[in-house]
Amino acid sequence: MKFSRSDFPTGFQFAAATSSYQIEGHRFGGAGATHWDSFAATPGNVVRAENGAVACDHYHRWEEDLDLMQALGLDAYRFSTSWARVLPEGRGTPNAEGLDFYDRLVDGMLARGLNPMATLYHWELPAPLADLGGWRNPDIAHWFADFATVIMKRIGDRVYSAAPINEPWCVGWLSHFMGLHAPGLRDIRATAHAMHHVLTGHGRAIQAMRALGMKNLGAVCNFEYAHPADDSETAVEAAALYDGYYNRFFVGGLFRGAYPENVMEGLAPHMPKGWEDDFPLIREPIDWFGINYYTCKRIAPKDGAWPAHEEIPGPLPKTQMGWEVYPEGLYRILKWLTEEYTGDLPIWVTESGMANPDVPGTPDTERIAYLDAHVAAARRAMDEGVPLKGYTFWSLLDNYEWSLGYEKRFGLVHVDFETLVRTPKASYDQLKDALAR
Ligand code: IFM
Repeated sequence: MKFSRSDFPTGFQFAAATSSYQIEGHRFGGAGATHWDSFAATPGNVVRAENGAVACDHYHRWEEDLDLMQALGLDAYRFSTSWARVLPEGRGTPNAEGLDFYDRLVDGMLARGLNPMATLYHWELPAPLADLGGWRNPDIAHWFADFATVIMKRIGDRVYSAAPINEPWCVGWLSHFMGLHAPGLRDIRATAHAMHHVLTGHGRAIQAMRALGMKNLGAVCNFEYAHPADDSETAVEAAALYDGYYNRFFVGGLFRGAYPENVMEGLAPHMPKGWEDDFPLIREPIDWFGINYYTCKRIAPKDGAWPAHEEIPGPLPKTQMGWEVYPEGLYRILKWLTEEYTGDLPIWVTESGMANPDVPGTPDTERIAYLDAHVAAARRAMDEGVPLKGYTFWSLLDNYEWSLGYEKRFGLVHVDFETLVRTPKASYDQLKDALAR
């Protein structure tokens, strides 16, 4: 790697991220069924119908995984708590084994000098709540706040930071409009409701955690830099709409108490009753904001129903996901976000990384270059005043990449999904050197 820890101010933190369903092994430890289990079991939804039943078996191998992060020289670990592991029915009686697991995990991080950064929800909704409409049901904000209380009563005294929901766009749009994630809906009314309730859920969970006396509470959204496919007015409008529902919708709610006009042209008729009254809840103050960034998109107009546009392939080198490598986009989003929305609020890069068809024994030079270029883009934004406090790599381990199954490898550490043996990649070794410099 070209960068060194010494390029960053004292106190700047480097972290790795994972999520519960993607690594834990959901069949272990008394966890309840989730909508990802049923989505994956439905033909055509997930490559080879793979699911998170075993994943990386982090449930049993968590000490080895924490050791890997300690040896790497990280300062923090961003993990998520599985709602269905803690509350198998989504509500009601907690699963003692689940609570014990997160208790041990947090203590294990502290023992290794890793700051625990908790995300309450990274997508595996308990199936009984999905049966009740999941994120379409306005009551979910209360169910979610109750879950926040149960889990944080157990670990909230020791976590360094907490955020309610990972990537609201994925919970709302990707899962209810595009149908690519559980629950696999393609319905504009479901989308409008889910996009809004994910934010009311955020607000109620923040209130619940504050009521427990917790500090350092934030939010984490994902962003993609939206390029118009060409200079035409229609392409510029199409990219602005993509930018609206992907990048501006959630920060609009969180920081301005309003949704972008171009997005509401499509969603307004489908919004839940009384949505305009929820902004005081959605704007519940937070202490930091997290950005997940991977790529840019090229957007072209297309005949058809709203939003009447499509993604077209771009010219830049691509990752195993087919995503263009565009570090400039991270710089631009950091600058834009702080200038227009977050001001002096501490910012974290809470995810960035790439999938690569890694083979053990062959250096993952593409990932090394990707991480270097994106860290440099973040550093440049800091030089220009962005109050960035930490940088998180996605991901520690190769893991379950949702509807793409196990073949997209994002890890700094290779996982053999037959034997579950972990093998650090060249990117891990180089990052370790960079963090020690
Ligand atoms: O694996 C996902 C993660 O769950 C959320 N952010 C993006 C990653 C890569 O697609």
